[in-house]
Amino acid sequence: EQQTEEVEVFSTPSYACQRRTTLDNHNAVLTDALSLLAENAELSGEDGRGVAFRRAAAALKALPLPVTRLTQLGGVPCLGGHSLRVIKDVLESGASPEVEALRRSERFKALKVLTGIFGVGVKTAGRWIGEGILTLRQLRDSGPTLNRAQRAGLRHYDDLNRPVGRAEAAAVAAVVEAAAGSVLPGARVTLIGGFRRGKQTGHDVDFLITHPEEGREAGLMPKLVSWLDSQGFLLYQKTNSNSYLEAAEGPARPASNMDRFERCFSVFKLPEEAGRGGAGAGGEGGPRPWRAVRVDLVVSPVSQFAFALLGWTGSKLFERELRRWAGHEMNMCLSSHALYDHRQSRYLRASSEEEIFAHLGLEYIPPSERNA
Ligand code: DGT
Ligand code: MG
Repeated sequence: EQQTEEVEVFSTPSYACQRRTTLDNHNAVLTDALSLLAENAELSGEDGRGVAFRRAAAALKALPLPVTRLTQLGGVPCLGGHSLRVIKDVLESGASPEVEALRRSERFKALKVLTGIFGVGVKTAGRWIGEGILTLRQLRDSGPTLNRAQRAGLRHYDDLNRPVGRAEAAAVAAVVEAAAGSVLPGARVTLIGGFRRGKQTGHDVDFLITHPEEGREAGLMPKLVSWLDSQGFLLYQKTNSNSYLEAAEGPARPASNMDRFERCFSVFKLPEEAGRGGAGAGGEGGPRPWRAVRVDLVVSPVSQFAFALLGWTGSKLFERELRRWAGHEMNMCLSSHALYDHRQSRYLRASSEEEIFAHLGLEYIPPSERNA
């Protein structure tokens, strides 16, 4: 009888966009370990390895129960030798020596601290570490030249590394709606990113803005930004203009997934209302009347809205997998602007996310189940 003890063997489809991944993760210990390895690979410029660990973690996030034995993983895709070794260690002894060593590693800690500065990427952080700069104090003291984003990032480091809560996201939304309504009546503001997927906290707040009449959204971003600035809501902003042209772009050089909308990376000065501040609000100087919050704004023409909405809701891995599915399984090219069908040599239109999933031959997955 001991031998016939039931142990469920899991199986799940191989692309994250074929799976329903809610926020309720039954294998957080395992996925945290794999995510840390992914993060380390990304911070070391090894993106391929990073994706492999992200895929492995995502496959486990989709399982309906905690894994207790390696033998349950027979039908789970994306688990390479390295990931399996880590899973085995965690299942057998509660932790992976490799992951624990990484957590303690000075280089990893330094990479995290330095890339935790808004405006500092992997390359800059790596260069600084090479110069012996491992902490914020050393950075402030040794004073390499910082650009405008990095100066803002360093100045607001604590705030920007404190998770943004839903109430704060709602407060930012109210400001963005007021701004949009004032500079372009009828503009529609949609909360995207992690908050649209139901997350309780985020590292920033992301918004997609459009207008139901095609073309009316043109030139909106500069107006929006100057309204926000004039009202004292901006600590920092950098705006990129729209560079996407379907005809010029063409399928031969498909729009890289993102970045071609009018887009604004900003740091908001968000007034703190009593009772809204999260843990740590106020800091050393006692309660402060405001906190800094990272806010991303994207403007899309209504004709591309569904693609933008799908492309900016995330998770990042879910997006990556959607594009991989489109390319490898459908001979299509998906971006945040459009879907091109190479077999029919034409763009496929869509005015809702549901239509895009249908074009892709995928079952519709709502935002709350895209937490791969
Ligand atoms: P968070 O903010 O850490 O709680 O999590 P998310 O899922 O909101 O991630 P975030 O804010 O980095 O990005 C929101 C989504 O937007 C993300 O799932 C992928 C998508 N996205 C669109 N364009 C870009 C881009 O240019 N860069 C990045 N990193 N993501 C983009
Ligand atoms: Mg976000």
